[in-house]
Amino acid sequence: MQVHRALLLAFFALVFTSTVAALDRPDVTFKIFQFPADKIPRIDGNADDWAMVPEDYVIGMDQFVDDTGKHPKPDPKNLDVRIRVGWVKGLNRLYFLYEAYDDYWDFARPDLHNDTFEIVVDGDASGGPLIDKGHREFWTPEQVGTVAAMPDDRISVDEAHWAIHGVHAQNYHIFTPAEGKDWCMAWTSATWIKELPWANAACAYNFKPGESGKLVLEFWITPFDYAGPEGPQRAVESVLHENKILGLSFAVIDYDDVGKRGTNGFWNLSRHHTMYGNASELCAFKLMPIEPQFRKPIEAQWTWQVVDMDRRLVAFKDLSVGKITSWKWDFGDGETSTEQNPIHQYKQPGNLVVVLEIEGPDGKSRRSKVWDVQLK
Ligand SMILES: [Ca+2]
Ligand SMILES: [Ca+2]
Ligand SMILES: [Ca+2]
Repeated sequence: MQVHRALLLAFFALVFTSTVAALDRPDVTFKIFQFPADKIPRIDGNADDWAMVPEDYVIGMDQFVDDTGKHPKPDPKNLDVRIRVGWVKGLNRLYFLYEAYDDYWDFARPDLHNDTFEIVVDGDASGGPLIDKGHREFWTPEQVGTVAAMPDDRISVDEAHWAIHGVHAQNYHIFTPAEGKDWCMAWTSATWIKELPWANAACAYNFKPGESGKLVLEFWITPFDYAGPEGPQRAVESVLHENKILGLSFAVIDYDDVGKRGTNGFWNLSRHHTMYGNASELCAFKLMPIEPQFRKPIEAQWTWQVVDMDRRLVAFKDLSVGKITSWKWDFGDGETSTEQNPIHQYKQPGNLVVVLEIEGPDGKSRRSKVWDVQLK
């Protein structure tokens, strides 16, 4: 009996592990740079505010494959891109800097035929299909099997569109550049996600359709765990926090002739062309902590939660950074503690000034909060 149970557990562990290891390129985790809160990029098409991002955050052409097979190797004379991704702790936004050289910028038409930077983001790495139909007519049965949103024929493409298209992971076709059109096609039933306060973009370039040149695109988006067609009132933003892994991938859709049918290349970070419709084929991106050169060596920070208001019981949590050897809490009622994460019971109601002082080899730091802790 015991043996059976152990085998069963091992079996489920195996199944579970293979199910959650859902992202593409398991050997690579790309990094998302954390901007300090006083250095948030300004969306103006000027890349100066990205100069602080270290070079090992840059994603270049060497990371892409042309999954249409037209270009076996990247050729910087045809297309050359550099991408940086950033975030700011406390904001559920992903910032992007896209710098690209193209030998033929194709952007005269008002439709989808436009040089495009396509991104797909899955803020909670839930994986799975995110588009309503698998363009089944173009696909092999194998691809349909992995990506089709509704293998069940009882659910129509129309129903699937309103229920799932872009709802739990989002696809943006960003026009590079967008002239006389919106900055992107948000390929979702929730098209409102491309507007402020959920997204913003700016582009700088100095070429005409058909010319070569360099383009700078700066933008941010808000990833959603749920973004429905009914509008933002029922939407759930993906909460971004340090060390979280997101599903994210890019593709560069390179058109090189306004009159030509089809593309000159489809450069993809994922090894799966169909990543545009399947969040399980995205790559892993990690929301990095702030780089040491941009933070103070020691800084006190904390939060608290009322565990039980009737007993005026409060749990304090240390969020300080740096090497810390001692903590001193002043609860504002004459009581103190040297624990890192104390729980304190207050005897009286009141609005309190609570102070945490920390010390370590690199110095000391204090953080008080005036009248945040309120008890009745
Ligand atoms: Ca800028
Ligand atoms: Ca998701
Ligand atoms: Ca082009």
